[in-house]
Amino acid sequence: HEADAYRTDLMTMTRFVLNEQSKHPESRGDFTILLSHIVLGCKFVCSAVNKAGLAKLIGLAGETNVQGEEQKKLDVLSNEVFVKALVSSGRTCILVSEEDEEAIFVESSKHGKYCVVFDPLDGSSNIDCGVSIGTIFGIYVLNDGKEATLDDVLQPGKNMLAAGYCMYGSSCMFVLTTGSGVHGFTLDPSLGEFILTHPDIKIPKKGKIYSVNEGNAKNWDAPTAKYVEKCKFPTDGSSPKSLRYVGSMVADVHRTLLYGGIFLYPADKKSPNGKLRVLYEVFPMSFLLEQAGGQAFTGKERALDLVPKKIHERSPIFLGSYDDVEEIKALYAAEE
Ligand code: AHM
Ligand code: MG
Repeated sequence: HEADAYRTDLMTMTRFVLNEQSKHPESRGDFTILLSHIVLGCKFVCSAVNKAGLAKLIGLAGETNVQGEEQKKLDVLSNEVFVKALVSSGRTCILVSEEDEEAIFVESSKHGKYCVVFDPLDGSSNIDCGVSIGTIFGIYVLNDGKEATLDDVLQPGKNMLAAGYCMYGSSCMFVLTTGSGVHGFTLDPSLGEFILTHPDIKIPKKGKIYSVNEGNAKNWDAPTAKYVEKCKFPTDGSSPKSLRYVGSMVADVHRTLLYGGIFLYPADKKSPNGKLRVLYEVFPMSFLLEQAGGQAFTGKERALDLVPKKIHERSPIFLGSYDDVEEIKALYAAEE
C-alpha cells in the first residue's frame, strides 16, 4: 500500500496562485510575478533571521562584524531587499514601507499596476532576542493606464486585492488571501519553496484566548477595560480566557487565526489612535481575518471601511473570532 514517506504532488505557492489565476482569463500572470518577488524578500529575511551565513550576519544588531565593518540593522536591510525586489519586478508603481517616511514612486521604465504597502520586519522589540517576527503586506491595483498618485494607496482596506504576512517563527509560514479564503504555506528549507500546508483556514467562531499589552491598562477607555475584565472574570458562567501576548503582531495574529480568540491594540489616553499602522498592519490583518470568517473592528467601524488620510496613519484594532469581536462591538455601541 501507499504509506509513502514523501508526498510527491507538491502544491507550491506559485502553482497555487497560477491555478487561481486561470479562473480569470484576463489575467496575464502579473500578480504571480509580483508575488514571487515578495516571496523572494521573505526568503531572504527568513534566512537572515535564522542567521544563515553566520559570519556576515553576526553583527546584525547594529554592531560591527568580525571584519570590523558596520552592519546594517536587520529591519533596514530587510526594507532594502523588499524595495529592490518590488521595483525590479516591473509590476509596481507605488510602495509604502513602514521604514520610509515618504511613499516610493517607481520610475516609469519599471512601472506596473500594483501598489504595495508593507512592513518589511514587524515586531522590532523582538528582533534581538530571537522571538518570532514577521513581514506584513497589502496590495492595491491601479486602473489600466492610470497615472499613480498617493490617493491610490489612501484607499479603504476593502479595496485591497490581496494581503498576507510571513512569520519567521519555529517554521517560516506565509499566509495569503486574494479575496477567496485564506491559505497558509510553509517554507520547506531544503527546497526553498513555500508548500501549501494550511488550505482554506477558518478561524473558530469563538475563542478561549485574548491577546493584549495589559501594561497599558491604566490608560484604556471604558469599553476596552470592561472587555478585558470580562475575559478574566466572566459573568455568564463561562471559563476565564487565557492570555497570550508575544508583542509581534504577526505571531499574535497567526495564533489568533489558528486557535481563535481576540487580538487587541486599543486606543489609550496616551495614544488615542492606538499604535498599529492602518495601511500595512491593520488592513492586511483585517482582510485576512474577515476572509477566515472572523471580524476586525476599530472601536468605531469595520476596520476595512476606514479611509486613511496619511500613509503612516494609526488606528485602534480589535480582531479575531466572530463572536469575540461581536462582544467588544456591543460594549462600544453601549458607550455611545
Ligand atoms: P513595530 O512596527 O515597531 O515593530 O511595532 C509594531 C509591533 C507589533 O508587532 C505588535 O503588535 C506591537 O508593536 C506591540 O506593541 P507593544 O510593545 O506596545 O505591546
Ligand atoms: Mg510594524
